[in-house]
Amino acid sequence: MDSQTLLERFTSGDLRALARAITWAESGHPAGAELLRELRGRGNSRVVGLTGSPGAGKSTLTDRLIEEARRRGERVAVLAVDPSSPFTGGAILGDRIRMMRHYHDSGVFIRSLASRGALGGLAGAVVGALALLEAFGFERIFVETVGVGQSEVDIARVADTTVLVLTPAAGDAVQAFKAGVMEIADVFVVNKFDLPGGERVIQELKTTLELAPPRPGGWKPPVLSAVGSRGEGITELLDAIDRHYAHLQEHGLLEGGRLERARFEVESVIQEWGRRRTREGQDLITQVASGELTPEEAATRLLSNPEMSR
Ligand SMILES: Nc1nc2c(ncn2[C@@H]2O[C@H](COP(=O)(O)OP(=O)(O)OP(=O)(O)O)[C@@H](O)[C@H]2O)c(=O)[nH]1
Ligand SMILES: [Mg+2]
Repeated sequence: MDSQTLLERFTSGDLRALARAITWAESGHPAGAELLRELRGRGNSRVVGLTGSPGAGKSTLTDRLIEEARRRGERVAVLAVDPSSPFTGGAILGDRIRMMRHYHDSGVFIRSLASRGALGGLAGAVVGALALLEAFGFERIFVETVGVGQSEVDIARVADTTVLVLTPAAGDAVQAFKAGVMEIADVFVVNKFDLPGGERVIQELKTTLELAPPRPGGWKPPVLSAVGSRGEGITELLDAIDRHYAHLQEHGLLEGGRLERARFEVESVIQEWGRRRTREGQDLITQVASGELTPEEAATRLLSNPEMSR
């Protein structure tokens, strides 16, 4: 299929065309880039990032949030991002099964991304897919990503609202401080509240947040509880997410967020070019190792060599 045909099917609302478009964008297919050029900037979705340690319950909560958002009449897309594996790994398979019950609902689109093949790496693939989902007309997009250390996909930079999913497990809140996710989350939710210790984690979080520097527009991140497996706390969670979005609107902060996403996208492309060229420039790397060249000299040569692929 050529990109013109795909564009026509895409704009007529064909879900298979959307799936194909994301695959093209993900793999760095030239037609994908063409399509993105055409479609970027269309639509207007509320992008919600869910992050948290492995097994915290992100997929379970997302599944319930889909249900709630559908009840509110929104069309919903989900991107499950797996930075830990270059292949479609076990975790994503689990997500698929967890959210399977929505597959027959044409108002729900679920997609996993794990490819590193795209021009901007995985991060670039995510932002590209977001642009396509927005242009397709979804009112709500959930992006699930494991928050392990310095995640390749910096979810807070692409989402309007970032939700940090924690559990009552000892040390979970402490881990969050260390990883620096405390500062970037707009909404906190302690999932698995059926397990002991939840109340203590909530208190810890609240105390720490009181000492944190003020947020743009004076936003006070709420700390909620949920039992994802039973669907408890979901209405409150989606309400809190929407309150944050309303806050962004009221304080004129949405525009800045979109600029940040674009900046992140450009940075991702530059990083990916850097990675590729570094792999191709083995001679120069060897010279850096032996002290013949400084890293700056090698980098300058790598970046200015027109022979290399982008
Ligand atoms: N007790 C309890 N278990 C839960 C709750 N929510 C989810 N779980 C369970 O926790 C496990 C992990 O849930 P997931 O939703 O897959 O967690 P995740 O954060 O998406 O995991 P990864 O994507 O692998 O990082 C599953 O076995 C869920 O059934 C909860 O509220 N209480
Ligand atoms: Mg998951």
